[in-house]
Amino acid sequence: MKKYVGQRIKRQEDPRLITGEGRYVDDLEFPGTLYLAILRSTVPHAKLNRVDVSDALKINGVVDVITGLKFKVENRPDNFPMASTELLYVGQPIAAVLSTDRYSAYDALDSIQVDYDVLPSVIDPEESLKDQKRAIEGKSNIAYKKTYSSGNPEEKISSSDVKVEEKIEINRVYPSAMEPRGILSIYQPDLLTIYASTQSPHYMRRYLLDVFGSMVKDIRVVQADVGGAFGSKLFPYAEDYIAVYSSLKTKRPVKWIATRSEDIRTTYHGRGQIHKVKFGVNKDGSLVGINDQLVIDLGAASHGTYLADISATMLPGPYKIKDIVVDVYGVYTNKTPLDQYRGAGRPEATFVIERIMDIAADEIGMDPLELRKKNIVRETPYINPFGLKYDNGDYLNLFEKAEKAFRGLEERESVLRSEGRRVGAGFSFYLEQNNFGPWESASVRVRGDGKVIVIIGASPHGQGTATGIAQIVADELGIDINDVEVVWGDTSLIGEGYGTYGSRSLTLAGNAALIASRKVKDKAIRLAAQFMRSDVQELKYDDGKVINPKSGESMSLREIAAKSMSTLGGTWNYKEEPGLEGTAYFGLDNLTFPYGSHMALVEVREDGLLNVLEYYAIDDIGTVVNPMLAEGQVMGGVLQGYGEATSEEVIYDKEGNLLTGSFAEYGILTAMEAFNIKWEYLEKGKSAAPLPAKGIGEGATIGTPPAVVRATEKALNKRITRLPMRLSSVI
Ligand code: MCN
Repeated sequence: MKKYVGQRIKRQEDPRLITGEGRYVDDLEFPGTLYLAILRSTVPHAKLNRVDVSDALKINGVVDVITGLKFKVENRPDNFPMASTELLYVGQPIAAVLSTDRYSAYDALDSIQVDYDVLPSVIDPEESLKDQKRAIEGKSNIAYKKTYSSGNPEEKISSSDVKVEEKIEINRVYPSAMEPRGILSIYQPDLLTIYASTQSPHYMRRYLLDVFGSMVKDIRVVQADVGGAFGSKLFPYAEDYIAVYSSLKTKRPVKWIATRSEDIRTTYHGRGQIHKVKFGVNKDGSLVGINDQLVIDLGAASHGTYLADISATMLPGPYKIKDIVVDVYGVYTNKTPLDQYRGAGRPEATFVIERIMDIAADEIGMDPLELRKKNIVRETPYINPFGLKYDNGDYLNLFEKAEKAFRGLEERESVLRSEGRRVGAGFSFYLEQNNFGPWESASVRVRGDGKVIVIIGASPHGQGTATGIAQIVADELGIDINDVEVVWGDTSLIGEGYGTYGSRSLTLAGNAALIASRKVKDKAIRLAAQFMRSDVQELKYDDGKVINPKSGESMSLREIAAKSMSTLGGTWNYKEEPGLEGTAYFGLDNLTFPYGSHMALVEVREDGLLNVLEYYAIDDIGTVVNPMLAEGQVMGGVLQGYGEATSEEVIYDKEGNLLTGSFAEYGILTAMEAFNIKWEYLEKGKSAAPLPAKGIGEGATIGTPPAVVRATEKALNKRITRLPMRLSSVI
């Protein structure tokens, strides 16, 4: 009997957090801790000649100053984690001070002398592409070029009725977690214990052991409470390596906590793409070919091509486009390196394809929803031109439901416009890709008192996933949800796991927990057979009990647990081992593809700011385990997407100075700009998992920007192809 799945159950995580019992890294204190402060480059590009730390070492409290630290780390630049001969961006670590208190550590930074010769810097990614001035000495600016091609777009475009060319720009943004990054590394001989603000303790352990495996036997990583991450805390950063090295070197606990301005400078930025698109559309609305030249502003390091891969292969979105080419150039610039940020490649692809849909409709004078409908994929599974297999989904069904709501917004739009107000209604349809693998683990253990512990390899950090998984386990075992505790985030407790990213945790860890619960039920039947002197075949598990339908006899899970794990002593006389435990690993052989639609009714005020009059989103993610948690994800994601569309941008001047180095300049939204969001969901697009869910953690950051931009564009009657929309383009 399903009691919990599908219900708006309150988060089990919250009572601790809202009563101040949360423990973030900076709340943890260990005697003898040294505080780490990092001297950073203040220039975007320079030859580093000499770093003199002698004065800093004289400061009271300073124990050590580290310079020139260098390790080989997969996918990180040569000069990682500290600059030794060349400075590549503002914020890059140069030296690290270890001191007995935080204040003297920061004071000592001022006493370090750095001798450098400024080099020309490369800031504009399109300039970088020309490869005239070098962002990194001795290296081509083009870190990689990749072409993703299908069919013959050139021919299709040239024979189409209308050809369009546009440049679509997507801002660099800072993943603004409320809690900046931080780490505490505690030294003991043979074991380092690390408390970190991370999305994946297991990744952190693996990466750190790769580098420090010869200096310490083992590293245990414990995920402290995390105040948001949004993709940016997935892999260890330079400062994590520096902190761990420092604690191994000094044999003391070492703590590093980023200040906000350090965090803005050095937490890897997201997005940062320029698309030059050409496309062809016929008068009947069919979109016949796309040619996209994509420049990704990598900053001063390349972290691989996965952002290029996702952005390019997801570009066709939910539409039947067969002829398409995407040429991607990943270029170096003297800026903070780029990495994944909520949506990682899908928001960029969706913004481009949804802009193309609206612009194509405007060009041929067709209703943009009609044009989308004309091109939408109508049957799944569907193989897209780049070989992605879109799993089960009824896009048209959701589309038509969304369309009804949108026509309502349009009616209100025309009433308000007739009153002379600058109002527009915008629509987007998005297809997303999630559940990046390969698997996630879960162990379900019943204690002797019948209470259940679920240990998961995912490491939620604000999503509420533990509550969702408790719902699944409580239903499967037929027990009270208050008897289920979900734990996570400690590498010494959990053999292997991956973590929380790519909207994977509920589907992968949740299904692992479901399968593990089934193993527990099987075991409960075997134990009950022994206690009830029945054959296993005669018994079945139903609603928290093992029953013998013939005799009417039954034993609850709690009774079986108590009997098999009695603490009263005695000798071993079990035929079946006493424990009630199950472990499962779950993965999918194909990614999952949730989809949805976002709609905004926006008014442009006299002063150029926007008022969102109505906002409506509808998603299909298969089975929704907890609509309240999923809705929370949508609300946060809509506001994040709205910030990206309207105000957030990491801005460097022409010389490479960071102009948005604090929240005074960086346009993070506040509660003042928030608006009401209506959300609905469908459950037709089930995934192939036993509990057929898909993820919801990123969908709204993907669907929002194109809807808000379209609404604003209509309010102003002016084409907008740049994120964020600038005041100059809206006024
Ligand atoms: N859920 C559900 N039914 C489903 C799918 C999910 O009820 N079919 C619920 C889950 O129980 C969970 C939430 O929705 O509470 C999100 O689950 P899921 O989609 O599996 O996503 P993850 O737990 O893997 O979270 C990752 C995702 C990502 S990739 C980013 S980035 C992001 C996001 O979550 N970062 C966040 N949301 C965030 N929310 C907070 N508070 N902080 C972040 O850093």
